[in-house]
Formats: sequence, structure tokens, C-alpha cells
Amino acid sequence: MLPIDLPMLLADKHATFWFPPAASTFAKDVDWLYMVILYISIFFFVLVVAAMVLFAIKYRRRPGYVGDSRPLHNNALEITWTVIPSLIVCWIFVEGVNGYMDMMTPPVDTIDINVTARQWDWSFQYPNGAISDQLHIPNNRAILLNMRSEDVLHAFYVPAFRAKSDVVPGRVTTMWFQPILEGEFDLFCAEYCGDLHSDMIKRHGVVVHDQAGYDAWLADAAKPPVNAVAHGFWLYQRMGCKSCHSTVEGTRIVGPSFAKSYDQTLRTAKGADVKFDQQYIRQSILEPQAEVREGYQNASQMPSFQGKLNEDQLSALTAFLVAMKDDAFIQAVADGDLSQADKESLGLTDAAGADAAGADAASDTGKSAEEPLEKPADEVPTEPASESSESPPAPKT
Ligand SMILES: [Cu+2]
Repeated sequence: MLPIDLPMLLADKHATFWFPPAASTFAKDVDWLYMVILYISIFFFVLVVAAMVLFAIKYRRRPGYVGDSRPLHNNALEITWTVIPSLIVCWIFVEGVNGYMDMMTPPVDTIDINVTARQWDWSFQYPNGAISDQLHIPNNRAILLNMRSEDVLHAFYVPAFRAKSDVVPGRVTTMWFQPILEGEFDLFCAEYCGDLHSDMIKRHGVVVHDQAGYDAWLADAAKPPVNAVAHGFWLYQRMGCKSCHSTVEGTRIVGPSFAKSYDQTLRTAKGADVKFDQQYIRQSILEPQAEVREGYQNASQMPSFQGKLNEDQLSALTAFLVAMKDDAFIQAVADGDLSQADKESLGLTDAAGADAAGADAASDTGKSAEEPLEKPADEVPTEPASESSESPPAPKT
């Protein structure tokens, strides 16, 4: 399926014939310079082709016509067609540098959001510790992205913002922009990054809220479910796990499926037998290359999550993977409805607990079949549990 569908683009009242909506402060200048260059190119194209056709007819070889064999030279003409185009390209360069300097110079009062790109997903970490797989931002505020890659080159590109920047492993790249339209915009990875590169093209990957809507979303997104299994599922959706590991039994995306693994004895690539227990789960998250499963040694390498997950998060993910031994739970996760899971075996026995997983999944607009767990946020259970320790390292506020 095309990530951009033309009828939708044409129906968008903010989109133009050439461009998606001009949704950031950069868009006006970028579009203007683009159109100026386009019209200059059209002008010279028509001029050159017209002269060529005219001369080909006028000076064609024909009976009785004798051409002038002397080399012709006209200083005024040559200076004109050298100086005028040179001045035009110099002016385009200066305009381009001006626009580039704007894009490279963020204002002081930005909202800083950390971006992690990995094969093949994005995750966004907010100043209050919230994590999401879509970029949520308020309208009319300058946004600064600190971008890291866990593996290969990626590029963060939002056409509606006219903003694009490489995301380079081993360094932090930054970019900023200021949205001027509320709505949902497409997010692209604009650097070929492997087999599932196209999975990093996210329809509605950027959501621009009004300030109140953003504040509400942010507060809600910073509260992972209290129930450990539900919290594990919440992390699975946001930390990039879902792009490589399916929750449907036997379905291989890149890495092994999580379904029905717990308590199984697995053969490693080195030929040893290893029990898929809690220790193995922990090791596979922190040192993924230590015990690679047979058949997966040539798969794309999973990054280590050492330092990216705290102990509470590790135990939540472990609880989720343990729960994936249960048929009813696998089915519930695949259907995107944890409330159908076998609550008793999952410790989701209290009425509210069963719904915990849905509470926050619903806050990220559901996209895949695994995600739309529509449950109101007020059903989060009120067990006494400290959530503060579960917040991931927050970027600068
Ligand atoms: Cu990519």
C-alpha cells in the first residue's frame, strides 16, 4: 500500500498540487524557494528548446543555402548569458543558506524530545518520562529532537514540516521545527535501512495537538499500567520489540515470536540446549548475542537494551513474555484485547487489573491489530505501586 494516497492528498484542504500541507514555520520559505527555482528552470528550458528548434529550422541544410563558415563571436551576448545565470545561482545559494541557518539554529524555548531509531521502528521519549511510538507535539511550539540510532543510518523526515535529518549510529543529531497546523502527519525514514525499511514509514506518525490536548496526552502517556504483564505489553509496543518479534505463535518477523516460548528448551546457534526461563529472557534483552537461537544467527542483530531499561521494566517485560505461554493470552494479545485473556492465570484477577493493559495502549492511536486496546484511562488499577521508579531516563526538561 502506498504510504501517501493521492485522493487523500488532493482532498486535504491544506495540501497544494505540489506539496503536502505546509504544517511548520519552515514550509513557507522552502516552498517559495522551490517554486522560484522551478519557474526559473521552466523559463530557461523553454528558452533553450525554443531557440534550438528555431535555429534547426532556420539554418537547416537546403538547396541553395550556404552557411557562414567563419566562427562567430559576440562579446555582449556571451557576457549576458554568463553573468545573469551566475547572479541567479548566487542569489539561490544565499537564499538556501539563509533557510539552512534557520533550520540549524533552534530557538531557546524548545520542547526537547529524544528520538531512537532502530531497525525498524521509532520511539520517542518525552521530558516527563513518557514513551511512545508516534511523535506527539503541541502546536505552535518549537520542538527540538535529539536523535540516536541503535544500528544503522536512518533519516527522520516529515514532509509536511519540510524537515529532514539523518540519524547516525554513534552520534546524536539534532533537528528542530515548529508546527503551525494541528493534525496527523506522515513520518518517513528517508534512508534505506534494510529489509523492513518501509515499516519505518509511519502513516500518522506525527500528531500535533493543541496545548491542552498535548498536556493531557503527555500526562497520560507517562503512566504505564501498574499490572506487570500489562506494563510489559505497554513496553513491548513502545521500545521497538514489536517491529521484530510477533506475539502470534510461530510468526517470524525478524526475530523469534514471543508466543509459547516460556519453559521451552531451545537449541542455540552453538548447538547447546538452553531453557527459556526468566534468566534467559533477561540475558536476551541485555546481551542479545550471548545465546542466539538456532536459525537466527544470520538474522539482523538485536541491539542490547543494557542501560535503556531499569529493573522494573525488565521484570515487566519478563512477566509479559512469561504470560505469552498461555493460549488465551496469546489470542487476546493478537486480537488486541487483553480483557479476553485468562485473567486468573495472569494475575489479572481483580476487575480493574484486567483492563490495565488497555488504558495506555489506547492513548497511542492504535494502528496495528495488536494495539487498539480501547479502554478508558480511569480503569487503571489503584494498587499501591511506585511508578516513579519505572520512568526511563528523561531527556533534559
Ligand atoms: Cu530507517
